[in-house]
Amino acid sequence: KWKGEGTTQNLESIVIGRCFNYIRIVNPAVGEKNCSQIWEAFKNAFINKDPCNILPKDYELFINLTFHTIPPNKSLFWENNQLLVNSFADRGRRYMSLGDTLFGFIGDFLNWCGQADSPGLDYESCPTTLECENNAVESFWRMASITYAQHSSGVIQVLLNGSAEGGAYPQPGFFADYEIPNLQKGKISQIFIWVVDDLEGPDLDSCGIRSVKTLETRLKTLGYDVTCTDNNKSVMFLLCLDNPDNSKCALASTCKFLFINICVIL
Ligand code: ENP
Repeated sequence: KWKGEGTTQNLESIVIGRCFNYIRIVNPAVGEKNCSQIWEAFKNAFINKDPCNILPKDYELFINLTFHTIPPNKSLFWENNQLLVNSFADRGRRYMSLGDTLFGFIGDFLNWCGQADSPGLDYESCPTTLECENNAVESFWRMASITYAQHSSGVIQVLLNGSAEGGAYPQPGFFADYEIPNLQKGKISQIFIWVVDDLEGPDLDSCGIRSVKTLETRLKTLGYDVTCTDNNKSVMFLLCLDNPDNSKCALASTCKFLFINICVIL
């Protein structure tokens, strides 16, 4: 009856399994957590309720049970480049995006919703945000985003996609609406914005223009020390791993053999 995909099969096993995987293997530094209690809190946020009337605060207990600190200088906010962020963050080893925290890790790539008149999960379909914004998944990410932003500190990274059609800094968007307003000014020393274009994609947005300019102005007005860089080199290396022959992937060092317009690659 809804337009969105139904609940991911085996949701309970995935949530409990992800929880143990995270606390035992991915990031044991978070310490002991009660994974079955975490599943109960997750489920009770939306089960047996109108799937269009789930609020971020319904996940309060889930967040309390999964919460752990976010290491300073490791927060990585993003829009429209989830797979790139996943590889770049390297499950918290390089950066800790929301999907690398226990609370984000549990929900990543999953779908879920309940039904008002039944204790079961709806495996057939779930409401999309266009159908109703107070759905189980949207409210989960709102609560997770708010928590993540409130506990981010030190140097903050923001990785945006300069080829995104709706702009590198989409409004509305989680970063614009739930993360920026919840950053704690006193705990943040600097914000780096990285705008990276898809290797094959158009260059629609860059530092100092269009939506990125809007973002830079907003953050500066809020009093942050902001530095924006186009096509950050480390991120480019990662993109180039899969497309080494792309013209954007010629290593700069090979250009010391540059004569007028010819770059000799040895
Ligand atoms: P999209 O639309 O590119 O990607 C959504 C996918 O990323 C879904 O598979 C979703 O899991 C997963 N995901 C991981 N973290 C988030 C998240 N944090 N979030 C919504 N989905 C997330 O992402 P968005 O909508 O632009 O969100 C990006 C935001 O995440 C940025 O603000 C970034 O700073 C933040 P699922 O369960 O929906 O399948 C917040 C909202 O971390």
